[in-house]
Amino acid sequence: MPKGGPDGGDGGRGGDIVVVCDDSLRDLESFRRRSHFKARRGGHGQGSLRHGADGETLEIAVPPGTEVLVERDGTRHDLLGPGQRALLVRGGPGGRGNKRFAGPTYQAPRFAERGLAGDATWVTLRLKLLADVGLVGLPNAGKSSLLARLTRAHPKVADYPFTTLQPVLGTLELDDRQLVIADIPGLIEGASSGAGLGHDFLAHIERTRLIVHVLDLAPLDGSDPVGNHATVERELRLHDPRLASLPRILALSKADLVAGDEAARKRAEWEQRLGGDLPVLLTSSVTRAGLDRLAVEIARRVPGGSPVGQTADERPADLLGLPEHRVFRPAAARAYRVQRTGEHSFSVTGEGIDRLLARYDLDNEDALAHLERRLRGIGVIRALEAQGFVAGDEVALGDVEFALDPSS
Ligand SMILES: Nc1nc2c(ncn2[C@@H]2O[C@H](COP(=O)(O)OP(=O)(O)OP(=O)(O)O)[C@@H](O)[C@H]2O)c(=O)[nH]1
Ligand SMILES: [Mg+2]
Repeated sequence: MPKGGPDGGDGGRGGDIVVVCDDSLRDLESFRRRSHFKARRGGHGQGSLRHGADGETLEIAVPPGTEVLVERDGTRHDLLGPGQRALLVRGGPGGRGNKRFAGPTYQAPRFAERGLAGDATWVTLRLKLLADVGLVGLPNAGKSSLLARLTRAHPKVADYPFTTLQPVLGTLELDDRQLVIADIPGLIEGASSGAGLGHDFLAHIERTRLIVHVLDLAPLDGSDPVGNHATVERELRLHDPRLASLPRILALSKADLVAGDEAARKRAEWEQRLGGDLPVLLTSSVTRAGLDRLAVEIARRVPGGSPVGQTADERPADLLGLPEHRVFRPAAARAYRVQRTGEHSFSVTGEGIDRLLARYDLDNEDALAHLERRLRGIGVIRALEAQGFVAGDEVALGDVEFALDPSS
């Protein structure tokens, strides 16, 4: 300001980017649609010492169980509990206004700092998923068909038992949250003591909070649904008493194969048999009948929160080993490196130097003088002299040639 002295305010910081653990999410699908994120820049400083506003922090939501690898600095974060956050990159610092450079010897600085670009990095997200809901039933009951209808998963479906050999997970999309449904191989009598395939996979439903028992109303082998139901329930109980106490839904599957009034009558029978407070639904993966109801009942019966976000002893072993939100940070790279490049020439390189150069307008005399003082301050001149630098030698800072005078 004429006669008033320097009055330029500082620029604001650019926004940081963080990942935040969000309990309503269960998959990383949203990153298929969008995988490039940029935080907002900080506001410009203005006259009358007005500072620019800081850029807002950009939050990226990820589901519980997400492992975050930050390429830039090699850090790893495990986001397990809702609300947990990890910083990916910082916004660039704002430049300081000219007021900051005024001092007794230097009363009217005619330059200001530039703000710096923020950090950029690639991030790898890896999800260790746990199921909220388990589908259980005899082989061929129609479990995989249900999973394929309720979610976007594509499990193999076929008209013979033991089609499913490995558990398959799918995500049920609800209005306000996502839930993971696990389809496991069919259970048979003796599964709890190792018969068939199901036993190996019962562990996958130990952590679920709801079991959907899928029961074929008219099995092709002519077996009795009442006996089939009892077989599966017994195996669950024998495997782990906790499974027996989990809330349940009974899905009477393949309802399209049974005449309407007969199906309704069977449903009423099952409701009565099971005591009334357990929901019994007729479902068909062919006509989609009853599937919306099933989704609603699932949503109603799975409490909020996530399977991983519970108390420590409810977390699965492979996640328990990981301390919450641990950060691995390799040693910071040295700020700069001085090298002799010829008899009378030297180079100074490094991230620290690049950042310093980016700050100033090198055509501005005042800014240049200030930069030289900064270089002296961080020991660059001393390091040059240690390598034999004398007045008149050339120095390349980053890509810029300088004539530095060590004596001044
Ligand atoms: N008509 C009719 N057929 C169905 C329905 N659901 C499944 N099926 C058929 O029943 C057979 C078994 O279905 P899956 O979904 O593979 O059964 P599963 O319980 O996953 O069987 P495993 O993986 O072997 O335990 C397939 O031939 C399906 O096409 C249904 O709602 N209606
Ligand atoms: Mg199957």
